[in-house]
Amino acid sequence: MNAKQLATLRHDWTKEEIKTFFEMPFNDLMFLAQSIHRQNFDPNQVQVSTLLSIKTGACPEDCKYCPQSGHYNTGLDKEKLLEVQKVVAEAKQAKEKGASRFCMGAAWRSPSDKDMCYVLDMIQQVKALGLETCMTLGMLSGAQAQQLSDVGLDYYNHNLDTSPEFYGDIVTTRTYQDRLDTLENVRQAGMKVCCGGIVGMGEALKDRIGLLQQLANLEQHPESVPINMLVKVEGTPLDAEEDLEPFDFVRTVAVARIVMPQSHVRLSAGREQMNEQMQSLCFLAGANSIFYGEKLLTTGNPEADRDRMLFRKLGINPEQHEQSCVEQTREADLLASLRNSEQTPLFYDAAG
Ligand code: SAM
Ligand code: DTB
Ligand code: SF4
Repeated sequence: MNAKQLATLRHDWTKEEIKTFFEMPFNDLMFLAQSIHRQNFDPNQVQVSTLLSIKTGACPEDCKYCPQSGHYNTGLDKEKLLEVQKVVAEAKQAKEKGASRFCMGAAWRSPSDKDMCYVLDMIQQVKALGLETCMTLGMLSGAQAQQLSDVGLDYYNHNLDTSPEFYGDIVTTRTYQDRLDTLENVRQAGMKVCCGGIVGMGEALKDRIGLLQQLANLEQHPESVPINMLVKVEGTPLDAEEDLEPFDFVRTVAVARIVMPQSHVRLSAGREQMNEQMQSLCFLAGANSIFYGEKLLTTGNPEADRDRMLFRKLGINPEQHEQSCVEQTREADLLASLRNSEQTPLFYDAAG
């Protein structure tokens, strides 16, 4: 198949078709992915998000890759919920440094009612800064998704992580169907979906194929597809996992670009372990989004200065967040109402 034939969005990919892409000669795959990328995006623009952990560690889930799971001893300092004011200050800084989206993550199975009050307030204040907002808070009911959407949350991140077949080897405390249900609730509520997975967890090629098939065959492709390279953290069950062949990572990015041609594909966790050449191969393969800032949630990310230098060397520009008139008016209204409101408590010190 050539790039022209692949121009239309499809939601009926077979495993065999996806396997064919993975097995193409590397140069052919890169050429195809880059051609499709150019049909849909400015090839020299990369979307930039900053990530902040608003509640760290002691998570009841047992995701084997995760340093924040309470099931493993990773020596992580647990943190209570951050004060809203502190989060807003971090968001301001992120905007000043050039991020267009601010992503907030909490180590919860799902948010409680009390948690919801706190995050709803936070979303409104971060949005008022003119940033796009994203949250990842675990599983959501339909009603919770609607509440988040109603206050203007732009994106919700919830990953499928791997194929349905391999999933049980990685997580036992929530099912694949639970994840699909949350994604459906997010869509129904009208938010944009950020959904991807992790490679390098000891999965086989068929699992990477299975993950991409699940993502690409969702009724609507996720607007944002994070491809994470496993960050091996001591104390997690996957800490001694063998390194993934780097070209297999690049191929995964390229195939994600081909099967979800209009989605932003994010070169997500694991960039600190990649050299500049590896990252630039990922951009060539169609990655057009990154996390920017020294920290992901609990692990390291390249220094912002290094990323700025890399962008300069490659002639890449950070994508600007274009606000519609409706959004601009909404932002002005939000700012005014925040100023006028009898200051809702900015502090929330409940331990998550
Ligand atoms: N607790 C929420 C949840 O799981 O939905 C949100 C936070 S969780 C840390 C978000 C995602 O980060 C996970 O779904 C996983 O894909 C990714 N992640 C976590 N630990 C990782 C690691 N060590 N390496 C790569 N990706 C990781
Ligand atoms: C995603 O897919 N990757 C980000 C974000 N969504 C929330 C998280 C990566 C976490 C890496 C491990 C850590 O820093 O704790
Ligand atoms: Fe908890 Fe999310 Fe980590 Fe799983 S990935 S242990 S749900 S923080």
